[in-house]
Amino acid sequence: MAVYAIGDVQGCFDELMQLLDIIKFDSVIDQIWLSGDLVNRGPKSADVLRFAMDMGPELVKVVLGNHDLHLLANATGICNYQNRMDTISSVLEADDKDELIIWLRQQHLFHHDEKLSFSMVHAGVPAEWSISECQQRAMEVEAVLKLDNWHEFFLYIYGNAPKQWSEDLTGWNRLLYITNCFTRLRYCHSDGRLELKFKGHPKNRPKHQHSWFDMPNRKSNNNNIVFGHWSTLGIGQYGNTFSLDSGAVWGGFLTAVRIDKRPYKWFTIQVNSK
Ligand SMILES: [Mn+2]
Repeated sequence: MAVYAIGDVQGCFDELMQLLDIIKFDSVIDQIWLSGDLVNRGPKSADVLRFAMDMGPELVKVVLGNHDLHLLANATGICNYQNRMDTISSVLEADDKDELIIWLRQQHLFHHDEKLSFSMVHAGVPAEWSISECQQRAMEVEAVLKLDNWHEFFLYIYGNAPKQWSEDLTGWNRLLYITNCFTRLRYCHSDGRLELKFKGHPKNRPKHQHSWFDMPNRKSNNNNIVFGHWSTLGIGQYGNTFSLDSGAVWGGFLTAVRIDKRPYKWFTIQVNSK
């Protein structure tokens, strides 16, 4: 059995299939982890969702990214802002839209495999949370996405504040902080406040800001974590964290890393940039 973590697919279904060919993915015994942003920008978002849904939760582990939440927001009908580069209509206009959206709402924001000793998140985790705290915080948001009135979530979870974690945060503010960490985070200030604006490479980072994985005293520092979301960082291992977003939709690459066996082996495939 092999376990592969794959970076942001963003609707690049054909390349995902080619990558599975390259790694000789065996759908009987292997497992793949998709680090979020399964949809948008690329041409075949609906096919990516159908693939993950049809494979089932034992074979494909998924965490939600900001683009996946953007799709859910648009599916509610109460949020109707689409960027001109959005390609989520392939899902919104699909005959099986309802099925795909219901499936997407059941997915996690954080995944942890105790036996492998690996976790997965789309963006990042704040320094204050241990792995088990990440799991608990993620479940708070996951529970709301499963409610009958799940659409309400999308009325409240936009904005860059609160920036600082406190166990006293409650209500939508608490869910917004958690969602921002797991789906948008790249940098934190030295004092732990989230910085959600700068998206560039760490070598150009503003003073007193750190990559989330470089935060001093990060409680999850000794744990293996794979993440996506950060195409300007590029792929690579940083301490015990593994960056997987190689900018598939920007004419870059789609990347997989095998995480069940050392040395960790990386696989990339060039994406057809049209
Ligand atoms: Mn993202």
